[in-house]
Amino acid sequence: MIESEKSEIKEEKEDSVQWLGQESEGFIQLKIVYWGPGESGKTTNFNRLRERYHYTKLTDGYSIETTDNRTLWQDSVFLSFNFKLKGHKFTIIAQIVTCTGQERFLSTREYILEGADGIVFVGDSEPEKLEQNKRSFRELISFIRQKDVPYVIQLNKRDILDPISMESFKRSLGLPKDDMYPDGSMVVYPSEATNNKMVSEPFQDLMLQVLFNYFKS
Ligand SMILES: Nc1nc2c(ncn2[C@@H]2O[C@H](COP(=O)(O)OP(=O)(O)O)[C@@H](O)[C@H]2O)c(=O)[nH]1
Ligand SMILES: [Mg+2]
Repeated sequence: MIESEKSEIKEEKEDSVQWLGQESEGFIQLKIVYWGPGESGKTTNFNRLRERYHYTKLTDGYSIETTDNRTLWQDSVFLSFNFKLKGHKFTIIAQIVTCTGQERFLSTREYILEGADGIVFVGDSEPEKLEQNKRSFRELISFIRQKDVPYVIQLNKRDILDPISMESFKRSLGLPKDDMYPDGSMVVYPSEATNNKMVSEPFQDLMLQVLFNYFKS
């Protein structure tokens, strides 16, 4: 993506509220999936987004859980955003889904990834979760291989005592050591979903990438 085009998208996104309620020229439907090992904080992220984008919410969303509050099938909500690019007005309908991280539901996870336009990988900062982070990330990469689906990586629960260092997390996932990519997006977003920290930033950066892909094709 050319830098100037990207900042253009960003700027236009910011003043897009001005034409709220006015006629849009087209609808774009997107699906964003929250992926990661069980208990890493996907549902918590999902709930924060649901609250944050309250005014753009199309549905209340649903969450199907087991008796111990773990996601059984998926959490799902539809959010709507207005978006302006090169003077053209679009309405984006984004379906946000999270999947279960439980090993025994592998096939449902693969199913939930079907048709995903963008993915947020949510890793867990608990040092003993490192293997699960690696396994879940490898699983994701193997599912999206050859599809060129954009994704961002969040390392959640930064608030816990003795979290794994950002460096060793990046190293074990085979990610670059740098803080940021040349386009200004972060290699790993350090988040605290329960405290609502660094939840919307990775989501917005991902949306930007997804929309850029959309208009590129
Ligand atoms: N300390 C801490 N706990 C978190 C954070 N995010 C989620 N949790 C907790 O981790 C547990 C699992 O979260 P959940 O969102 O259900 O994980 P999921 O299985 O990935 O959907 C819950 O008890 C959350 O309250 C965080 O940023 N910090
Ligand atoms: Mg969940």
